[in-house]
Amino acid sequence: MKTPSAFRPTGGVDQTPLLENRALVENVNRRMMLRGSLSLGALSMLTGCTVSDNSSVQSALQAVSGWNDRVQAFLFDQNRLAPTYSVAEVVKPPRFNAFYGPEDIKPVDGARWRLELAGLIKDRRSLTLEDIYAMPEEEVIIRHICVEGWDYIGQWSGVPLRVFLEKVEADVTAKYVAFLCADGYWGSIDMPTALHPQTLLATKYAREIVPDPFGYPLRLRTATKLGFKNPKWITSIEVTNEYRGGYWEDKGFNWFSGI
Ligand SMILES: Nc1nc2c(c(=O)[nH]1)N[C@H]1C(S)=C(S)[C@@H](COP(=O)(O)O)O[C@H]1N2
Ligand SMILES: [Mo]
Repeated sequence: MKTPSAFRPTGGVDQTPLLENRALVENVNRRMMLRGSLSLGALSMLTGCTVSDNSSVQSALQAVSGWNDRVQAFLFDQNRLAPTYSVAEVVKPPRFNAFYGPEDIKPVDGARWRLELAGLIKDRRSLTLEDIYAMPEEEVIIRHICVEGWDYIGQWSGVPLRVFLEKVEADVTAKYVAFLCADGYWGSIDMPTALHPQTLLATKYAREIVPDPFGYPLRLRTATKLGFKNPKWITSIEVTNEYRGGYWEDKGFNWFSGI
């Protein structure tokens, strides 16, 4: 019998506890439209707990069954840092994913690229790549977890989103930061996550300019959210109190999807 992808081991982590809780996993997948793709990494990310053994899997799955975005946002701790890793653990190149295959990537021309700003931002002049490169840069080495059941450790640098929002005089008391992308993808995050110290507008991977497949020239990297909450090839940033959802969120994936 073919093993469904949800129950195949990933990232060297023993996924047996998920196998032993197949019915609960299927219930959560149904509720969250994860379509048979819940990994232990994603489950840990979705609950904010380290989920590894049988009993922690059970309590995490039960918690997931009864939550909502508002409660999760309330529980979010802006000062809690996600785990970081060493340079030696960084995977090169990173692992590609998008709602289409790598053959359909349409590279963005950095010279002609502009970042448009919208909504509750005082200085809404569009920005060039030079403007972005002139901003202060930080680096994080963090784990990227995709709901499909794979993960990798990546080294990202760029301007912290908090620093960026302060520079353009955004209203940081607004509810959401929303993103549009060159490939038609879109997404949005809650303001506390936007202001989290490990949330970057990344321009580099492993100290080199981010290659085309991974979002050149600008992509979001949040340490506290699942992979799909990290838009690549960003062309517009909006600060708003209106719920904007996202490409996967509008198909039923949980909007918060983080810790
Ligand atoms: N613009 C855009 N951003 C995107 C996506 C996409 O299809 N288009 N896919 C998301 C998903 S599901 C994942 S897992 C990550 C993959 O990022 P990576 O290719 O750097 O690993 O990008 C996210 N951001
Ligand atoms: Mo993903």
